[in-house]
Amino acid sequence: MRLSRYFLPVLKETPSEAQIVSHRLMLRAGMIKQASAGIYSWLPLGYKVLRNIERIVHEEQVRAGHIPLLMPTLQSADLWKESGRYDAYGPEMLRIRDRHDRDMLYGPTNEEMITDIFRSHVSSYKDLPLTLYHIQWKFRDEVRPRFGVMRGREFLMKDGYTFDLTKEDALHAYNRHLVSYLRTYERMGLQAIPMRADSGPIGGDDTHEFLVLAETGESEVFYDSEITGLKFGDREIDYDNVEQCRSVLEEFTSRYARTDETHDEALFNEIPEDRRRVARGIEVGQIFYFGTKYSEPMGATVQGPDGKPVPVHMGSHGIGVSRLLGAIIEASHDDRGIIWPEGVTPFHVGIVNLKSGDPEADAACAALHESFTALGLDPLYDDTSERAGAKFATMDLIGLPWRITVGPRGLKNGVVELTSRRTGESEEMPPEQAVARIAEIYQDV
Ligand code: 5CA
Repeated sequence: MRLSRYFLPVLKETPSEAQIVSHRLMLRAGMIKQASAGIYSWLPLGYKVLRNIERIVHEEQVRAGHIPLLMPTLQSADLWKESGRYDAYGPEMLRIRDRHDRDMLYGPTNEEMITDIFRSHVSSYKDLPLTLYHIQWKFRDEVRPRFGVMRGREFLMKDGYTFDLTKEDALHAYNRHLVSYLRTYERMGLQAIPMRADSGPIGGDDTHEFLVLAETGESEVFYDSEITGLKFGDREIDYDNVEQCRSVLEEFTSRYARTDETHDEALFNEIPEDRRRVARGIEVGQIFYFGTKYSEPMGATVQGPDGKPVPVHMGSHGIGVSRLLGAIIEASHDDRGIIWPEGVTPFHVGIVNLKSGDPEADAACAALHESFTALGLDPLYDDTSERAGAKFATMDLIGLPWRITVGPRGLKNGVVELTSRRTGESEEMPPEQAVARIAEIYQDV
């Protein structure tokens, strides 16, 4: 992509309505535009990152054996009356009436609808276990939408639903989700810590939230500092292996880590004092096991091995896809702008032409652009006539992890400059070598 042909409406001024750094940077980098309170348009740069995050979520879900589908955003109130949540959900639910006077709602979550799909099509225990998920927009009429995409009213969520014959099987599904989430967040360059939490309107007793530590986080958290040393890394995992999944869950949840809703001061004080941490975190996901809370009232039963109908054991598992953009920026930025982890960056590399209009510089940049494209990589080439300082400032603001700077002086010596956004370190090398280096970096991402 050439910047001269792209749509990147960066802001020079710091928007006054944004209170936290991720919101400020998303507005300044031209990633989002507020449409109304808590509702955003995703401008091209923001949309690219959102799609990258979605792709990682999809890949890790499918790797864990989960099956994607897509349910609508608008739902009939009837299903929610069956589960009893239509009245219980309160003013957070956006209620709509259609032209035939039917009560509808913009889905805040999909337990009811998926249970209806399940009961319509599955009748035997032989079809279990089953995990269906989708990535779809949700609406929650939050009292205080704030911090940009962090607490929106309309937001993108991955929500997955598990159906199992027994509690034991359902807990394996829970553990499997925990493992797949650890992988998912690490691929985005995040450490998200599973913490014991409260289940709220979803229900059930078993639930963990995944929290990214950040001063601007909305949740107060209490944990044993040893937990921040844990990393899932690139270990092999067999998602069908019950023991393996359980042992990962134990490894990641045996130390004290809780949100304020479930915090237990006495238990916390049992940790050696120098390891006790009180901090803030951003909730980027939550997993729930709630047994037969929906299957029982909604009649989602299967015929068990003995021929008798049994309500299925269910869980639901969510990832805050749009919130993750904010969380990643909170965790990875400096005073010049965003620093995207390679896994989610909107463009793999920026190319800065120091002297647009100079035939040699133009040709070298065009050749670099072509080489990257041929390798399946996505470069952003600043071919505008802005001065060098402004071009660097834009690249730093939008946070591409790698930049190649091309100028007539370097080209005379056969070199361009490769710069890391994270460390600021630069190295001169021939253009082909810079291409090879970038290709290598992205090989395993
Ligand atoms: N049905 C369950 C799991 S599928 C569910 O709705 N869980 S949830 O309420 O915990 O939401 C899942 C994730 O969506 C949260 O962990 C959070 O990361 C994200 N989320 C929730 N509310 C908002 C919001 N207002 N704005 C942005 N993201 C949100």
